[in-house]
Amino acid sequence: MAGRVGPIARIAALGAVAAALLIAAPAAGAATLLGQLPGGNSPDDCVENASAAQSSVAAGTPYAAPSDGVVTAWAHWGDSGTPGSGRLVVWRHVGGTSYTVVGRSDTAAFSPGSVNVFTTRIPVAAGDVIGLHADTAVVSCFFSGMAGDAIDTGLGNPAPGETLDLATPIPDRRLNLAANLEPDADCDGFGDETQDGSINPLGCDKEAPVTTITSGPAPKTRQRNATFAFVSSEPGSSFQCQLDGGAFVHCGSPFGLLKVKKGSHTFAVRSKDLAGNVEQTPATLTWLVKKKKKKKKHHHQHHHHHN
Ligand SMILES: [Ca+2]
Ligand SMILES: [Ca+2]
Ligand SMILES: [Ca+2]
Repeated sequence: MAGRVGPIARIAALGAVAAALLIAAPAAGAATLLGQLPGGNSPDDCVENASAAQSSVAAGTPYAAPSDGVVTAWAHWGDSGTPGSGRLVVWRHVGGTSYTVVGRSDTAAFSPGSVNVFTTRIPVAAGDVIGLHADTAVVSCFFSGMAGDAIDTGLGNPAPGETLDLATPIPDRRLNLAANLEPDADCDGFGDETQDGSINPLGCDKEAPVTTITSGPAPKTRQRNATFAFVSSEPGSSFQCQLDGGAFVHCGSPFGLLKVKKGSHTFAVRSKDLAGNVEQTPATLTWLVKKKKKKKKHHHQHHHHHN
């Protein structure tokens, strides 16, 4: 790995004091750099509890993820005075000035006059954009960019899944923020370069399997025992079976039920693929177990048999 520059080092290289961080550079790969640190620019402060998303950049490295992946590290230039504390927030723009939190880092205290680098693990989708939350009254949030740059800001500290209106725009500025986006070929939420100890060779599977019931009892029957056979659309899937809305239990095909009570019953079966995706709508079969015939009939059959 000699001569290669790791993703954290690449972030640090944007700041003014990169040299010290180069020493601890991990293995490099195809990580994408997001955002930008101010370098020689003097950053402006955010107010306490401000949240901000970079809504556009006129040129240069994007703040929005160009592809799906995992944000594995982030960096912030700590102002020389009181640098404060804050966190990385990854936003998904939902329209207008509304943004939903995809994920966020732990709160971090910034050291003055240096590039502050932190590790994190936030799975993101293409188009998600990095931003900041200022925990304290003084955090050097943004610096002068170019015409066409814009930041959307608001007050609040929303949790993942919550939406905040970042209704106050700040033009011609860039957030004092950079991040590493690593690929996640097996979609397990761990960045493939520095976090994933085992990259699934099957790749990314987000599709749930589909179960088909291939045989079962007749729609109306006097048989109180029932046997079901079923298949999954994906080889290697496991199954769970359910009778009449009870608990799902691990099962296999064929699956037998003994002494089912008379009346209408519903059998349901769902499958789970090797990547852990569970079918949301199970396959079902409804049938009616009719009352047994009287003993008289038995006698008759028995008698008949002997003739
Ligand atoms: Ca992975
Ligand atoms: Ca993996
Ligand atoms: Ca699948």
